[in-house]
Amino acid sequence: MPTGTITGVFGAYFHLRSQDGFYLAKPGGRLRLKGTKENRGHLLAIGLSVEFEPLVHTGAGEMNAIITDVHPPVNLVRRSSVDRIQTLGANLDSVAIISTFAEPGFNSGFIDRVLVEAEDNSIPFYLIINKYDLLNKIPDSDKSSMEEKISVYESLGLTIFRESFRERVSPELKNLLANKRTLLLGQSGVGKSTLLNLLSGRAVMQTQEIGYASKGRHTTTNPVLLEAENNAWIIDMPGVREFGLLHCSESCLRAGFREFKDLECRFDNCTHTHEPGCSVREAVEEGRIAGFRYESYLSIRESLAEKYKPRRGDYRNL
Ligand SMILES: Nc1nc2c(ncn2[C@@H]2O[C@H](COP(=O)(O)OP(=O)(O)OP(=O)(O)O)[C@@H](O)[C@H]2O)c(=O)[nH]1
Ligand SMILES: [Mg+2]
Ligand SMILES: [Zn+2]
Repeated sequence: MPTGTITGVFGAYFHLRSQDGFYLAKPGGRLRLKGTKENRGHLLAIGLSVEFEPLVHTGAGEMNAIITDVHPPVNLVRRSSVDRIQTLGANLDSVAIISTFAEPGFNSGFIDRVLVEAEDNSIPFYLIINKYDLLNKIPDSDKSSMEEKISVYESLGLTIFRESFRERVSPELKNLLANKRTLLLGQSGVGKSTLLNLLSGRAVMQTQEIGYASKGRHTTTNPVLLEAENNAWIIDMPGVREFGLLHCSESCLRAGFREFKDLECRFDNCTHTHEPGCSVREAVEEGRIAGFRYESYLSIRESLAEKYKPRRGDYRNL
């Protein structure tokens, strides 16, 4: 059976790219049985390697393949809510988290959540701050508080790129994207599709003024995996509003906060919330751990109390 990669998700249909070309495919019955009504569309996700059966006698633009099997992924980036778990990308070399100083504003809570998921899956990640050209539009006090947060991420070992995709992509970032499959993750309007267009040298993706996105609509509506300059394979997707981590365990959460790693609390299973002899809280009080990062930890931890309920068809059952 031929093998292909899922390069587009359009409701119940999937774009496949294989050695001999492109296909428009639907999952076969065996795969459908594994998914419930709620998650059927999400069993298959962008970046997965699949086996398929080409169909003959179909006209141009019609469905011309059936997906028969999914190869176990090397890694996945997922998000979850109480009743849904969604794979955003599979078989990734890196995750680029994109944020902005303005339009939309800097959101460290979002970044912290993505960091937990990427760290848990051992996927290399870095941070892009786009729209640097808007820096002179924001008040000095906001500017310095955001710069302070960014320097905290820098001290945690994250590589930071300061960019203005409206004008150019820095050669350093271009280099890093080359010969890799990268998932772009960021809220609506941060410039994900603008980056992909720049790297492709043409408008492969539609982009839109921020006012449009702030009305609750995303410019990009379907996730795609596209090849750009220098063998950079980019996954562009609709902006992510909520990055739920209900599928994460307590230990996954703790591992997502690198600055906690070398601290030893009195109790091995310390939750860093109320226990006596907690070195994490001590470090927060003494300013060795940034307050905003600890706040993020608490807020994610609280959200985990509402557990995701696994369903038939989740990847763990594949
Ligand atoms: N000022 C400024 N605007 C930018 C920059 N990069 C992108 N934009 C603008 O920001 C708007 C949103 O960009 P998109 O690339 O559509 O954003 P997106 O992240 O793909 O948004 P969704 O598809 O909704 O998730 C567009 O009007 C872009 O022209 C930049 O560096 N500076
Ligand atoms: Mg977009
Ligand atoms: Zn502790």
